[in-house]
Amino acid sequence: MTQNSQLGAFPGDLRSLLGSEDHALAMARMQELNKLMSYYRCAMMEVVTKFNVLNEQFSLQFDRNPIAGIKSRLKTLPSIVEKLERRGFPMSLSSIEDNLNDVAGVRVICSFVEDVHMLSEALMQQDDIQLLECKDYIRNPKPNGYRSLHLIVSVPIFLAREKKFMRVEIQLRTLAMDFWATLEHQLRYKKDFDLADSVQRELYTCASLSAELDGRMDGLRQMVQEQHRRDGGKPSPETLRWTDQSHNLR
Ligand code: 0O2
Repeated sequence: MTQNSQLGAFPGDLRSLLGSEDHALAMARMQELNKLMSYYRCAMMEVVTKFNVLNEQFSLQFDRNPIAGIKSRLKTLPSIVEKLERRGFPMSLSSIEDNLNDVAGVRVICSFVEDVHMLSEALMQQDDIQLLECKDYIRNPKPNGYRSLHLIVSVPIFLAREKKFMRVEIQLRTLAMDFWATLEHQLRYKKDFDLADSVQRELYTCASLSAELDGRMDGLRQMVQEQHRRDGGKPSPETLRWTDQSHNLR
């Protein structure tokens, strides 16, 4: 087998990205691609750790967890190539870094709407992280009803000999927003037809109901907080139990 014909072993997506008929060059670019994806993975881990630390701190302060769950994902190669093509960007590794903001994605599912804002503010106060873009689909929902707070940030990763800044897309949303978005995505995903108007209207109604639910749950949170303050703000037995345990460890 000639070296050039070995390139045929790469899937089409990869070949268009590696962009060379020369085997050695393509292999070198392949290594660069692996390196780039591992940098994105590291940046994603940095962001996840930052949120875990905030969750830990806020759970001590407020006696409850503001974060219900964290998901992270790296964009797949076919979807990177598809996006570069669709947006008319050059098909190269540098183009990925220059033009795509969502290769590394972190989704933070919060308990209450207030937690979304509290966590995003706390994150942005950290001095090693830079906000590049903010789309607030909670204050301004998409026409279909989609709500979430999207942040594009640049975060440093510390390598053996250098510090490198990588972009990460962060989506913060409540459990109710996530419930709607997940089911809407399932209904819409890979359908090669537009959803009927009646379906879209019903989805929008469901989004409004989920927004109302968030508002009412936030009201309940405030009422409970108020009651807690009136009772003198004593920590729950759960908190005391944990404090005792950590004391025993010393
Ligand atoms: P996946 O598989 O989740 O990654 P850009 O991010 O620059 O390409 P856009 O569309 O301006 O372009 O970004 P935006 O509005 O910030 O949305 C990007 C991501 O938000 C989407 O990623 C979805 O994850 C989520 N999202 C946005 N709108 C909707 C919506 O109407 N319904 C649902 N369920 N999710 C939405 P991807 O790349 O589409 O998919």
